[in-house]
Formats: sequence, structure tokens, C-alpha cells
Amino acid sequence: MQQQPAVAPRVEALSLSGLSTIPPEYVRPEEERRDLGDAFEQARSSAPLIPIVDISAFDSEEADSAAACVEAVRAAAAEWGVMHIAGHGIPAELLDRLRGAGTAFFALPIDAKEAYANDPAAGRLQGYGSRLATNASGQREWEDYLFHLLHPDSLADHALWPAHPPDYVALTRDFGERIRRVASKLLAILSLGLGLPQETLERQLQGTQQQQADDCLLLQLKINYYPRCPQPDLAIGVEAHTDVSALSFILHNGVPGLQVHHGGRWVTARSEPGTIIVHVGDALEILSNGQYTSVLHRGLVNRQAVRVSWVVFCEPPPEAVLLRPLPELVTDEEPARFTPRTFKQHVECKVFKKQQQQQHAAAPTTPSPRRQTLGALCLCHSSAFRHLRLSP
Ligand SMILES: O=C(O)CCC(=O)C(=O)O
Repeated sequence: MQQQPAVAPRVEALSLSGLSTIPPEYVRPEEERRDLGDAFEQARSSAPLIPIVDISAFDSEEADSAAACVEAVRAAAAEWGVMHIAGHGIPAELLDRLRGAGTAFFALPIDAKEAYANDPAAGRLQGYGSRLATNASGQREWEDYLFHLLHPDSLADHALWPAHPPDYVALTRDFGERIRRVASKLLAILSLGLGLPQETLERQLQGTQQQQADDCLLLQLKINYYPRCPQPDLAIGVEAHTDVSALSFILHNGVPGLQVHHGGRWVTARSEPGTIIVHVGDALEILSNGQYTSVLHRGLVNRQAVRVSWVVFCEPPPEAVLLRPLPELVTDEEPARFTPRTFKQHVECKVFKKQQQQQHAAAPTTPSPRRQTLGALCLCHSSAFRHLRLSP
């Protein structure tokens, strides 16, 4: 049997080669292709709009404004599982410079970026990478990425962060501290939205290690780089999944591509200048006993422009927290909808379920031994593999 390379080919190199048809491993299964398409065309189609919520109103002296803000966030988290937040307090200039720094890293020649290459099979998940197929059918996604821990700073390995551009580390660290504060504010608002004291969700997510000097909520940054694709009807940038995180924050370079599933259809996120997109992830859906929705989403590609997105996953510590519906929300009428699990166990269960689905779908083909090994490795490292993308 032919050995596959341990390092996935960079999608950027494929795109720059000027190919007119994409390699078969990037062609998605027929049932998934039915509603794929060029992101620019999909963005033009009329659709309901993802809610925009101004969270600065939460700090208003007027109780009515703060209450209206809580209700708007609650409704968006419950009905959509996604919202654009305005009034987040992160200066537009910092966001622009952050985008500039990530873009400058990806503008480096591929060889220079390879100095930061990760190696998921060896357990090195941080760094520059392209997703290797871990599924039985061997399909890949049309993207390269840079992934690293962002916060707490004491746990971040700055040697893995790009040295070029020179302001990457300072800007990204500043952004991490600020997004951490936005996460706290949103968790307070979302706690009130459940009718609970505002510290409830954050306290629950921090877990038993809360007395430690380090913040126990982890932020992971993934910069997605989606090159131009000659056949966007056949490929996908990021396959449909819900995030395992509590909350995820997304910035992008204004090129459309993100789609969320709402009301039985895919809705393309618009560019809403000055806002940050926030997703509810699995951890929050579990704590809220399903009152908040972990949003199913995916990333489309297009023919004409490179898309870059910055995703920050805000997660509980892997083992110190038991994720289960908050007892205050469990009643005879609303029994617990989720089995108690640590975050790590939740991720492992999701991987296992996904592998079973894929093996079932691929039957009667038996997955190659290499893929089984990779799958097992991913399982082993799944607690660190937090950007894991899986359909529910
Ligand atoms: O690029 C985007 O907007 C979304 C990316 C995403 O969902 C992911 O990387 O998990």
C-alpha cells in the first residue's frame, strides 16, 4: 500500500499552480455538494440576517437598556446560536492591525511558513497546517491554517507564534487579553438570560482550579486561509460542524464564506463592519440544557478572492470541569438532556461518533491502517485538538 505523506500538501500551493480542476480528495460527497457553491453567489441570495447585538448597552445606567441587551443576546443565542456583536470595546484599529499581521504571515512564501509547520500525527497541533484527511473517505478541506494557544499568556508558547511580521506577538497578545474580557461579559449576559446570577456560567466553566493563579478558561486562535478555488461547487473550506468550545469569536477579511444553519437552510454571514461574530458552542449548549444552541456552521470557498478568518475558541479546562446541565435548569418538565462529561470526554465522544458515522458511510471499504492510526492519534490528542470540526 502506498504511504501517504505525513504532511498534507498546502492548499495555497495547489491554488497557485493554476489548476482548473481540483484533486479528487477535495471533492465532497454528492449529498454535501447539493447546496455548495461560490461564496460570493451565495452571499447575494436573499436570506434572513444574523442578529446584530450592541453589548455596550449592558453597561448602561438605565436598567431597561441593560435588560433589553440581555434579552437580545438571549434570543440570538437561543434562536440562532450566533450573533454579530457591536459595542465590544476592542478598538477598530487593533482589529485592523491584527488582520494585517495575520495576512502578512500568510503572504510569506510557503517555505517560510513551513518553519512553523505542525505535526498532528506526532501530537504537535500548534503551528501552520493543512487538514489531513482523518476520515475513511479521505476527503480534505480547501484551507490552510495557523493554530496556537492565545490565552492565558503564561501557557502560550511564543516560539510557535510567527516572528514575521514583527508586531504579530504584541498585537495578538493584546487582542487575546481583550477578547478574554469580552468573553466574561458575554458569559455574564448569557447567565442573566438564563435567569441565573451573572457569575454562574463563568464560574462553572472555570471549574475547580479557579483558585489557581492562571485563568482556567483557555483561548485558542486559528487563522484560516482559504485560497481561491476553481471549483467552489465541489469543495468546502471547513466542513459543517458545531464547535466544542463554550463561545467562539470570528473576525474575517470581508470576503464571504461563513454559513450558519438556521431555520432548515444555510444562511451566509454578511460583512458587518466593526462587529465580531460570536458562536455558541457545545459547552454552553450543555450547561444551558439546550436553551442555547450550538450553531452548525461551515466555510465555503470562492473563485475570485482569498478569504482569511480569525477564530478564537473559548474553552473550559480539559478535565477539571464536569460539563452538565446546570441543576437550576433541570426540572421534571425539562429533564437533563446531556450526560455529564469533562470537556475532554465530550471531545473524545464526538470524535468517536464521527468516526463511526464515517466508517459506516464508507462501508464496505475498510479504512486503511494508516487512517485508523491517525484517527486513534487524534483521539489521544483530542483534548488539545480543540478546533476539532465535526458535524453533530
Ligand atoms: O472561517 C470561518 O468563518 C469559520 C471557520 C470555522 O468554523 C473553523 O475554523 O472551525
